[in-house]
Amino acid sequence: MKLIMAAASPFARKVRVLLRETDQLKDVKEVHVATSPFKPDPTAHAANPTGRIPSLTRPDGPALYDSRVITRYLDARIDAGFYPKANLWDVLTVEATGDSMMDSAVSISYETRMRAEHMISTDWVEAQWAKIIGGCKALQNNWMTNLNGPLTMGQISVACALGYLDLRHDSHNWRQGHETLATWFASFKKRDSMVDTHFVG
Ligand SMILES: N[C@@H](CCC(=O)N[C@@H](CS)C(=O)NCC(=O)O)C(=O)O
Repeated sequence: MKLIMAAASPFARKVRVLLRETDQLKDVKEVHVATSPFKPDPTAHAANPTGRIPSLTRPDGPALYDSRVITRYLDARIDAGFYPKANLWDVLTVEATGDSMMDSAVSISYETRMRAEHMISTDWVEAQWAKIIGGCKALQNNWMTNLNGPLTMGQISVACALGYLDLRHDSHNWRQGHETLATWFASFKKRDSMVDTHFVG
């Protein structure tokens, strides 16, 4: 199988961390592409007609896309248990919180890095940042027991979201007021799977 991805993408990182945590990297070749909303990469577009990454080609059907579909597929493939039945709805909500923070963070990156300066909307950036802070607060107030529990895709998604905030939006200082979450992340990011997928650029 091939994972069409970019090293900076937090959505791709979710899949890459799962591959390492579940020892499935041997079955998947990571294919690096450079894609953007304005200039979709042809390989990314061939696998996903909406042009987004990550996508996963597989032997027995069309390519899968959207990180959540890919991680469910890889989890089910070896019965890894990263979407446990016992607290599935909690895990999915924690994962969705991380994904939603990524949506806003990537959207801020596109706004500030890809548009001409006179077109950048500070209102838009602030509105997206408010969503990210909403996510941090919800995680810290409601989900720390879950985050400190057995490893699931919920934690992986949150860690990849926070890692992306450090990569692209460090100056916003998400840690302020979210010290408990920050302490959790300081420990989680030391996992081999996180270190191996850490991107600086
Ligand atoms: N919901 C999707 C989001 C994927 C996504 O937005 N990926 C970004 C890169 S981080 C992308 O492909 N951007 C190119 C574009 O929007 O055309 C997922 O979970 O996979």
